[in-house]
Amino acid sequence: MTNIILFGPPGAGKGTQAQKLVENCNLLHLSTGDILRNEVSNNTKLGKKAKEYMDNGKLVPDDLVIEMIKNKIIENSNVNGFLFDGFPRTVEQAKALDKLMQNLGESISMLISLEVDDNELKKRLLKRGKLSGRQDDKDINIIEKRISEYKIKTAPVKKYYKKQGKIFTVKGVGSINEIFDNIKKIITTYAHTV
Ligand code: B4P
Repeated sequence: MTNIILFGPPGAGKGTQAQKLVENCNLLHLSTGDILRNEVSNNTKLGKKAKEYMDNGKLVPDDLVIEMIKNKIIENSNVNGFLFDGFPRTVEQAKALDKLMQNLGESISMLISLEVDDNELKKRLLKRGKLSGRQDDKDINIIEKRISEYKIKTAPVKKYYKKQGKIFTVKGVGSINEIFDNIKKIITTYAHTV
C-alpha cells in the first residue's frame, strides 16, 4: 500500500490537490473535513457534536475523529492505499493512525506538507467563503482561530513524522497545476505506486 498524508494549514490547498491526485492514482481519498461536513448536513449524532467546534474554527475532539477514521479504514482495508487529507491534525491523531496502519500490517509512506503564508491563507478562505457559503470561511476571526489552532495543535504533527524521516515539503503558492506537478514528482520518486 502507498499511504500518503496531505498536510498544511487551513486553505493551503489540501482538498484541491487531493482531488487532482485521486483522478491520477488509485488511492482512496479520506478527507476528515468532508466526512465531518457530511455528518453535519445529515444531522447525525456525530454531526451535531462536531458542528459547534467547526463553526467556531476549533478542532473537533480527537476521540470523535479517530473513531470516525478508524471505521473508514476498516471498511476499506482492501484498497491499494489511502490519501489522508486534513488528518492527522494532532499528535494524538497521528499516533492513533500509526496504530491503525500497524494493525493492517501497513505504515504511512510519506507526509507532503504544503507551505503557504498566513496572508495568502486568509485571502483564499475569505474568497471561498463568499462563493461556497461555508460557515467557517465567512468570518475573519474564525479563520484566524483556525490558523492559530493549526500552529498550536497541528504543526507538531510535522515533527512527529520528521523523526520517522517521512516529511516532504512543497511550496503551496503558485498555479494549482504547477503545485500538483511538484507533488507528483515527489510521489513518483519516493513512493512505490501511483
Ligand atoms: P477541512 O475541510 O480540512 O478544511 P481546510 O483546512 O479549511 O482546508 P481545505 O482542504 O478544505 O481547503 P483547501 O486548502 O483545499 O477542515 C474544516 C474543519 O473541519 C476544521 O476547521 C475542523 O474544525 C474540522 N476538522 C477536519 N479534520 C479534522 C481533524 N482531523 N481533527 C479535528 N477536526 C477536524 O483550499 C482552500 C481554498 O484555496 C479553496 O477555495 C481553493 O480553491 C483555494 N486554492 C487552493 N489552491 C490554490 C492555489 N494554488 N492558488 C490559489 N487558490 C488556491
